[in-house]
Amino acid sequence: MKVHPILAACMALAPALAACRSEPEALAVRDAWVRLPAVRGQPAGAYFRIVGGAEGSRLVGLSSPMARRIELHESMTKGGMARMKPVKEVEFSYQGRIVFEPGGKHAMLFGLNPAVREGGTLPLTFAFDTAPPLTVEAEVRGPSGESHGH
Ligand SMILES: [Cu+2]
Repeated sequence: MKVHPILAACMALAPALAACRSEPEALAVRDAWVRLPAVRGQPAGAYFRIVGGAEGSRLVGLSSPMARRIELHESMTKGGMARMKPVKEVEFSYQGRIVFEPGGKHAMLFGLNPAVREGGTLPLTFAFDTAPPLTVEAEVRGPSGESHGH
């Protein structure tokens, strides 16, 4: 049987490392929020953090009763141009965390229900390869970080 290099390092340093433990932190989605598009009909962005979970866990998709379809995207800069491409799944590591944030990895919500309003919430369900799905309420924010006071 192959010993994972991280586990091997843990075993060697075990007396000194309190962080080495056999039980993974419970899988959780934190700080989920949705940014409404500046132009009605455009996709909305969703951002969140994933913590915990078993080693090599993968986020394989998102869904919401308030969106027709949700894609996972990765942003990158190519030749000075900001681009993004869809990704099928995102791996996150044992005791690690992944962050979806503006300018980085993000989820895009297509066909958003018009009833979704700034200041409200919307349910997002996260599907994983080896863990049961998690549903959280994401805070809905306006197109910019600041309020426009209309
Ligand atoms: Cu995108």
